[in-house]
Amino acid sequence: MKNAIIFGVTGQDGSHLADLLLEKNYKVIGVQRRSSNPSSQRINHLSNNGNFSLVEGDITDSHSVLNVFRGIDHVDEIYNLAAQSHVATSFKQPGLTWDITGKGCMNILQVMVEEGMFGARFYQASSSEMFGSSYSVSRDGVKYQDEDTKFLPQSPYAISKCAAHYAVRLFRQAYDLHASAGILFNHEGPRRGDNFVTKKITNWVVDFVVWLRDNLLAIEDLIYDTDYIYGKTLTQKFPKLKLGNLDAYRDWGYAGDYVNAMWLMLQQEQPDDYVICTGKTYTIREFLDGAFNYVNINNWSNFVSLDQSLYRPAEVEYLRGNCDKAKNKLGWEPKYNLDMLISLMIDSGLNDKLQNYARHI
Ligand code: NAP
Ligand code: G4F
Repeated sequence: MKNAIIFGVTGQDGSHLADLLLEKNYKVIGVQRRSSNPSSQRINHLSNNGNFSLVEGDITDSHSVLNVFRGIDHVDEIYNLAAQSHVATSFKQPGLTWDITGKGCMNILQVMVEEGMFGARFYQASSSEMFGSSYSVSRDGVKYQDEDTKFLPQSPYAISKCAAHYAVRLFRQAYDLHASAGILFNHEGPRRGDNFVTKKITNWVVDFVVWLRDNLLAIEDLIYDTDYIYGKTLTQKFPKLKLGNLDAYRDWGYAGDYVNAMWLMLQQEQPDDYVICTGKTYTIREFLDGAFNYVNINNWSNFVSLDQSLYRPAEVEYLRGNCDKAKNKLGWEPKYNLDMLISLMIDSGLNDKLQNYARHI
């Protein structure tokens, strides 16, 4: 039986990766940082699985990383998914973001070397944010990013990810570590954190549909001001969806697909870096079109208000990946397109709400 350690197991990807590895009959040790309240909601379903366990640890503290490794007999695979992963937050907390997202990766690599863990394989969660404002152009004029596109990071988060990415390359060359980096484009799903744009939109749509139903309202009944939507009685009041820049392009895939690519990278004889993406790109406006259309609302303009405080000091305007290398070498392909992703997120949100209703009847 193989052993794997997941740093960042309580996050969106960590929870999907734990599911995948347990299905593959791994023993999985998840590293969870101390918090005053439980952070286990995404992995609660694994609490009775005998092959899954949690240890406390924090990647900003190399002693803590050392303790995690020394507490385990044998490790085959180490996945570093831990990060301060919110780009807007990184402008407000650049030092913390650096310590976790940049230095944290270096801490793990350095402890691996000092402990002589050369038999273990390492995965680093690199990001398409590292490309920032950079892109390549194909012969037919299409802008894209792949493994050869240069990095021009646009946020403290992206700078930290670049540092970690270069650390992986260095440790691979200098110490012959089997260390790979997946340059993953945005990936989403029902387990996505609430303050990322896709989840913020789909959560709002779910809550709005439930509010209409509870108040027996139709779209024709509604009245609008700058911040709120009102029903016929005016006491029925719902806040508009506040968003920032709607014109950025993102290449959005499904997180459940992407963790399989992480695992495939560590099954290769040679470590390497791979772009993982769908190859399609859409603006936030187009995501809004898809999400509102899914619940039969064909114009979202009355429901959304722009909030200047949600614009970032610098933006990544255009992301569209090319994952030919992953397709050819790993045999990996995305299974979800944008429509499937939107329906998955909204249906899951509605199911959760209905189950909550049922519990209270
Ligand atoms: P996420 O949901 O924000 O999860 C981040 C995880 O890191 C959480 O488990 C968090 O723990 C943990 N963590 C934070 N600080 C830590 C520390 N000091 N020590 C130990 N653990 C710590 O992120 P995600 O969407 O799953 O993404 C996984 C990784 O892929 C991240 O590194 C992210 O930057 C990268 N990435 C994500 C995407 C994407 O679109 N999702 C794309 C490219 C790259 P708590 O639960 O306690 O907060
Ligand atoms: O959903 P987002 O916050 O994701 P972002 O910044 O692309 O970062 C995500 O993907 C990266 C991979 O490319 C990961 F490395 C990173 O960890 C994270 O998972 O924002 C997407 C876009 C941005 O252009 C942002 O300006 O949506 C725009 N946006 C507009 N209104 C908003 C909002 N983003 C958020 N979070 N909240 C808004 O209200």
